[in-house]
Amino acid sequence: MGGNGRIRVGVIGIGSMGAQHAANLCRFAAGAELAAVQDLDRDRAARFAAAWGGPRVCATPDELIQGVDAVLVAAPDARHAELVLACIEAGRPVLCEKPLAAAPAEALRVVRAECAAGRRSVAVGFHRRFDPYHLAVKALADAGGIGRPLLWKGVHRNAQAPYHTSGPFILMNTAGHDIDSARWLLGAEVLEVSALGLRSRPELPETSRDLLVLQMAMSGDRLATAEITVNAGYGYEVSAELVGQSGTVTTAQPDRVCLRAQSSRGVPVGSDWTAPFQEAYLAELLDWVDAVAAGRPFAGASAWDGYLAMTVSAAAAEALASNRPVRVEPGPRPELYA
Ligand code: ISE
Repeated sequence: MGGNGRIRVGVIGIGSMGAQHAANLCRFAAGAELAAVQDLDRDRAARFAAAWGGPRVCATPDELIQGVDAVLVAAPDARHAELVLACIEAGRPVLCEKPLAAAPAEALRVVRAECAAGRRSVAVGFHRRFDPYHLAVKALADAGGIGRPLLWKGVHRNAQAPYHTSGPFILMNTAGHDIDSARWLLGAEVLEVSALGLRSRPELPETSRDLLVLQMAMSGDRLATAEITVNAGYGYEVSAELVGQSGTVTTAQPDRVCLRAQSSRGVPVGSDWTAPFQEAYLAELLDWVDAVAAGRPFAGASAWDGYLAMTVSAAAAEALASNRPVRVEPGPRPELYA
């Protein structure tokens, strides 16, 4: 805790997400301060620090972890698990951007380390759990507004490939949001997954599967289906719909303006996830800061949720490669996540 009673937070990885989280922390988190930043691109970290109140620029993650009260990990996916394990080892609460790890086995190591430490200290950045529109869907369904929920339907469209067009990469990096959204909104677990994919454009590499469709058999005799693409072409959109016995409810991201021009009428959509989900990222960050200060578990996704998402992503990648459904068997839920 800083001398002013505020949580000293360090951010590892000052790319687009790390910078958005760090800026949100500086602008809105009264209970915390941005105490340190670290990035493999030291100049980028230094430029960000100079623009945002001069947090310490650390040379290594360990230097940052040792010098703060809590850590936000927004480094490249492949480094997430090792950095979270280092935070657990150092007794530092950590909010890790999704995915929790690069593979289920790595995520399970994080779960086991947190269980061995005996306290919940890991938060995973499935921010839709803090999105007002997804929360409204969940509140209405939980209140019985559509009868018994039977089916989750998700749409996840990136405007153009943010990173790669390979099916396995998209499933491990991107689809975790949809898998977690289905689990969270239905209150169910994924038992089996099927996956189909296609290359949306001839100019993409032959092996591209940049448009994917997942079908998931869920516990409690429920179903889930997701359309996930990284080349929607027109903009960025995410939606979730719950279909119940007596009705349906769908997220309706805000139509901020209606444009009438050239004999047409429509609403603009974002070009990526930063603007549509700013409210969710901020609510997620503020809950995490409050949870760290109060010593309570984070209200969002845990390391177990992060591990489960990885197991489904890996099963979906196997299903995509084999063209057959794959069972999901993550093992028993540890008591720490009851
Ligand atoms: C990105 O990493 C995110 O987390 C965004 O929420 C998601 O929509 C996008 O597809 C991912 O690449």
